[in-house]
Amino acid sequence: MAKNLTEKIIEQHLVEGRMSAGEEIAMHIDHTLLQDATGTMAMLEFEALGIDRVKVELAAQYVDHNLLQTDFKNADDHKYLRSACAHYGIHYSEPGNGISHIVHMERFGRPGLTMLGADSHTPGAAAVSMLAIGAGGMDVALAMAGYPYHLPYPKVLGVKLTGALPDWVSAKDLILEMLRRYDVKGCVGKVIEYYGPGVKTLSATDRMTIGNMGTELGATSTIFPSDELTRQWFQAQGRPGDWQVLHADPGCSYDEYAEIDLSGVAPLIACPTSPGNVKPISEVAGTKVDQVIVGSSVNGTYRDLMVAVRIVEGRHAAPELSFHVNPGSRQVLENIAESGGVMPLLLAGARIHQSGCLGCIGMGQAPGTGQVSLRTFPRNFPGRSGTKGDQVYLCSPETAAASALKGVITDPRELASEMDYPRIPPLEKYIVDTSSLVFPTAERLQTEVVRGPNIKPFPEFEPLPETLEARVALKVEDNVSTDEIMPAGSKVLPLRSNIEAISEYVFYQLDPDFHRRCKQLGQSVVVGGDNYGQGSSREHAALAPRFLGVRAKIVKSFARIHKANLCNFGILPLTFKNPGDYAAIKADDTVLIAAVRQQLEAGATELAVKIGNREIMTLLEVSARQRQHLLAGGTLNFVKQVIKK
Ligand code: MIC
Repeated sequence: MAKNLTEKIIEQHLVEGRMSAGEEIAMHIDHTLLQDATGTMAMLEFEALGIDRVKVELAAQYVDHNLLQTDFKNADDHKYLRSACAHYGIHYSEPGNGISHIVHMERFGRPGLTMLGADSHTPGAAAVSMLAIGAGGMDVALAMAGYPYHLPYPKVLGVKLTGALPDWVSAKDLILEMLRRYDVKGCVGKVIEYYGPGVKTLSATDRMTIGNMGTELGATSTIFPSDELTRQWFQAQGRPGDWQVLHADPGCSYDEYAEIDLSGVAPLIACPTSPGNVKPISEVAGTKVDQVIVGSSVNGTYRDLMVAVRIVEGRHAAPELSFHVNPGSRQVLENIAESGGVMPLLLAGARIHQSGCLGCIGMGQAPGTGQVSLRTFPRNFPGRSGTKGDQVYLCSPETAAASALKGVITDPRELASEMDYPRIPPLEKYIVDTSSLVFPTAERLQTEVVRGPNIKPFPEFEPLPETLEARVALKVEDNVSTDEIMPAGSKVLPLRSNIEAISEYVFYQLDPDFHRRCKQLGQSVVVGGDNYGQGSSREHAALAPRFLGVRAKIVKSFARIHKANLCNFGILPLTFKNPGDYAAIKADDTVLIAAVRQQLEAGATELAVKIGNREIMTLLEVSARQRQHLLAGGTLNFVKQVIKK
């Protein structure tokens, strides 16, 4: 039977389960990706498994998030990661070498492989036709230890592309067009597979932009065929032998279909405070802008920076506007420099930063009070920039550069009267720099692992109690992101390897008292709306609440990665059977789930929850494996029990 590309790759990697939408499958993982903000905890979890070296074809650890060194903590974590990588046989990418997704596509990615990354934007590897999936650190730690990855078998949304993008419109506008159509949860449970004649007009780095931000649609992953343009990418990166052709079988089918005529895509912008709040630029054009940032994982490639270079060349950013450039990798910056791109940026007033995630994760670059920030980033959830009440807009490098010049949100097509559109073809040969990568060797396996004082051991968690009696510690609305559950930013990120300390920031923006109340309550429950836990893969959004005694979350629906993380740390992920019951629960209510342990053991998929003297029904939609983990009080407890046996 003719198969689409997603089916082909999954079939080749299938270890357990049936390829039928929604059923849990287990998939062999070829590459794993860690970044430092999730990677320190994931590495501690890997160490807790007691394995002497990684068991995947290639494991990589990037230091790209926690780059500011305001005290010893981040620098200690970098040292820990460097030494642990050497000790366990993992590739280590030094601070300043670049953002995981971009460096991985430059140096390691290969068509047809699977990758599991402790970062939600891992699907950017669609650029080189990998089936790459974002997950919590615990799942990645298990993959590094050689365990397959479990996930619900996805539906495949086939998006047929025709035509070619017009001048002044680029890949970011295409993914914003997808967000305009599907919003932030329209692709939950799906892999987005692009096909059709328009694909061959999109370069490998364009495909990275589209795959990376497919995450904002809630998608499990994104995939593109591996074709002549992919071959050119591998050739230009000095890795021609790593390329292979890969495509869907002719006549294959998809679970769902969509079609986009690229020639009809216009410049779009995601307005505060959701990547799904997409509007045509005309609706906000003229808004005064205080800060413009070009770069990040989604738009930090050679093409994206170079198009900005050519637009601002010979001019200066508008007075009082703060213009930043965050290169995606050191290699990108070197190639920009080699192409003569650095001087025009400097002369335009750009603040050129080291390559890394930086302001995208609130690690610096926070806008001032009431200021408008225009960024080529993937997300703009409330407060993520580090500034409460922030006004962050997401756009293409073309729109960002045009707006930097004019000082107001500007449709880049307005520049057509002043200049030709600077089309930036991929280079035939990129400068390749591996000097900031540390490759594992047999000798390095002897390296001693160094732990700083802020690196605390993984907390001990109790198994699920016989009966769960708890209080509702907080009730929140729809689309609450992990940025709101467990904020990032320069103050909180250094605490990622110290769960007790980071737990004080859970729901900090919504309710600074949350952690204190949880401690008083002992056991608690959080109630939420639809798409609860959207956004990042950060397992700390489950781990830290669990540390505070949160034992269940009752919501209308969950985002994929967050739900998996809840199971990994023993928090019951319950959904209202009747969404109308959301209105009937209030903060502070007492919640009782009688004989919860027994019910889970018996395989119950519906749990009655008593709220005061009323009863509502909730659904527990988890696999048999997740049920075991929940009973054990978390995945680590369960796996340790199995290893002991
Ligand atoms: C993000 O963009 O939100 C992050 C920071 O990259 C996260 C990971 C994290 O919180 O460390 C992600 O996307 O998974």
